[in-house]
Amino acid sequence: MAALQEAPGAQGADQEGSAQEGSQGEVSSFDEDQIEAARKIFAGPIAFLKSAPKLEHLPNPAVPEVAFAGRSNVGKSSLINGLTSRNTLARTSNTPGRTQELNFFDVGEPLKFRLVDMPGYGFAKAPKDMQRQWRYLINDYLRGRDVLKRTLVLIDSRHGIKEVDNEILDMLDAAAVSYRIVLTKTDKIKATELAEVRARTEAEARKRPAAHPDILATSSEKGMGLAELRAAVLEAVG
Ligand SMILES: Nc1nc2c(ncn2[C@@H]2O[C@H](COP(=O)(O)OP(=O)(O)O)[C@@H](O)[C@H]2O)c(=O)[nH]1
Ligand SMILES: [Mg+2]
Repeated sequence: MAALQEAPGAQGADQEGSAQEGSQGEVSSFDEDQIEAARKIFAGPIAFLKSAPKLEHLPNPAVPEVAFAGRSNVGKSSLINGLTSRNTLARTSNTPGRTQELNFFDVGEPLKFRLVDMPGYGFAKAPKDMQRQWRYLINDYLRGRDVLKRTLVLIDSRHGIKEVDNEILDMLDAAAVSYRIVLTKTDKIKATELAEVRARTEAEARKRPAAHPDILATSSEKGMGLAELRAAVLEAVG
């Protein structure tokens, strides 16, 4: 745990984000105390723990975990960086399919919970046997991890839920793994489009047995929805 530090630059990134956060007029399902408690934890010590390319490399299941799943390029790594106000904690990339491992991040000192950056699915250009390998890794982890408290399934707000997303949602429903849908990159669409995709996605979530009935809309770029998502993570591990 000596490796845990407050990331340099956390302060600056926080200031950037704070102008947007909470200024979107969104109805929050969390009260001020929950938002503040979550803000504090995410502003504190967070450190990369390890990458697990295979299940046998998973860290000891010591604390609760929250996983970030979604298509390649949907914004998983950016969202982890946004939540933690650290620009370079999780590696982001313009090259989809780069992240092939489960990446674990320790939150809190003493350790409180872990964030897990999952390999992206639906990267059509990846070789077939590699795709199959990722699928096994993702499925086995999501279905078999006792300390996994919630999976956040990220959906690009420009596209909504696609066939390839339905596959993982079906799997989570079948295995009764608790998950919540999070729209990403909302800065890229108009407010009217967001309202439309939000309603459509929420209707879909309410039909799905293992899904949280409410969805969250976020932009890592603008900071929208991040305060809420921090509270949702804390609620899941609490
Ligand atoms: N405009 C915008 N771009 C984003 C946002 N989140 C991620 N991106 C971009 O989308 C690309 C993929 O992001 P990344 O976090 O690496 O996706 P991952 O493959 O799911 O981990 C990168 O070029 C990011 O800069 C966002 O909220 N807004
Ligand atoms: Mg990534």
